Amino acid sequence: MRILDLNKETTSNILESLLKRSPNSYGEYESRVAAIIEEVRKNRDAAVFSYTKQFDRAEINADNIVVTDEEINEAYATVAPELLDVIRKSLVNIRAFHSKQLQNSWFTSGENGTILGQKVTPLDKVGVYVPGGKAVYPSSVLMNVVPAKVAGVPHIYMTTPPGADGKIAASTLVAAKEAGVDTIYKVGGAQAIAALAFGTESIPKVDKIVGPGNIYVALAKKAVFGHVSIDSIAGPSEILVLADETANPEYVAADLLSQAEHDEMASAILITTSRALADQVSKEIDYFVARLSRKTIIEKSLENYGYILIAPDMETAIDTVNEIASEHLEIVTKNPFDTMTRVKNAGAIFLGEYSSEPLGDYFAGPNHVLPTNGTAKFFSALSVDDFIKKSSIISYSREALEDVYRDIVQFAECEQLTAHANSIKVRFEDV
Ligand code: HSO
Ligand code: ZN
Repeated sequence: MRILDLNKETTSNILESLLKRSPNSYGEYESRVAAIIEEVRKNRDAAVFSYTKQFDRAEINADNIVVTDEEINEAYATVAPELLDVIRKSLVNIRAFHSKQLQNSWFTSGENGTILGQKVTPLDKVGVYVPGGKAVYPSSVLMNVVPAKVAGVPHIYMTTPPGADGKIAASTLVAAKEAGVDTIYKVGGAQAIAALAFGTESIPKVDKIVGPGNIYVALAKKAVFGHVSIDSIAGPSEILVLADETANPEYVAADLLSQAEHDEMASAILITTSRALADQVSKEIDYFVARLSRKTIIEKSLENYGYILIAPDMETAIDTVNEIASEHLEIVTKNPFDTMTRVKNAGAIFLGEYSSEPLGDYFAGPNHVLPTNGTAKFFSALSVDDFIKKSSIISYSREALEDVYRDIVQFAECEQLTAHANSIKVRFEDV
């Protein structure tokens, strides 16, 4: 893996190169995606079935688009009991963590009988997109569904592309059932997003669409935003390890590779104050890469977006960490909690040498749907907040309104909105 000295120039070159991975850089696909959305809006089920034939080579119709109980039972018979066990254990942790995020409605009362407040309501219908094909990740099914469930969303629908045989991976079905999905539809791609956004004869229109997908799915989600809500657009996975001379090079190398294996556009970066660690990590990486099954993908992603950066001091290192705003950050320093207090931007922060990133991907409980591509500067992990909304509550008594009615009338008249003024005045004056 290339080793560079960290300075302003390397940082800005790396930042520029990382941004090429953003779905915002794929404008050329936009018109194709827009055409699919229009077609689904107009021809509904017929368009969905025809795109599924074209892109997934599967014969889907109104009678077989919904995954049946028999198919789910068959999936349970197929998955290893050990996997089911792990899914259930992981679910316990994910539910426990997300339950902490629940917000209550609140009300506050003032003098003269005023009551103000915020009423929290879960979204009514949510669509969860689950990719098929190469990346079948039951862990992501749990991460997208559980926060919606914990928020109290009553209707959770899932869409996922079928194989040419019309089937869905057994692990996806089992994870969906365990997490509490209500109905699963065999449809993927931009056509699935359009169907969820506008509704078809078979697929209900939802209030929000979440879940990762390929570039077509990402652009389709962007295009339907406003008609429905969406989660943030997931880019390729990223790991940044911040380490000093106390870090174990073997662990650091292994953790970097854990995300590099996701795809050729994934990014793995080590920032360290120790030149000796940099050299050792680089050797460990060579050792592991030669032995890992996804060697070719890892080699490409390291070549594209892999860096070992030697920082002159911890302060410069942390400044760069904040500029990169990585999806995952591991802090492996003498005093990781102290270092963490100086980190402003990261999707998830893993502290100490026993908190390797896959612990968060699968098991600890926090969500693994995280902001990528520098968006950790302004976005957060997927959470219960994504599945609730808040209505403001306002209630005044006669006395309370009478106390302030002239102020309101004055404000309204300044805006020349006399009907506004009138609706206040009518309660206290002859108008
Ligand atoms: N690390 C990925 C999530 C994932 N990893 C799923 C394994 N399975 C999100 O960045
Ligand atoms: Zn991962």
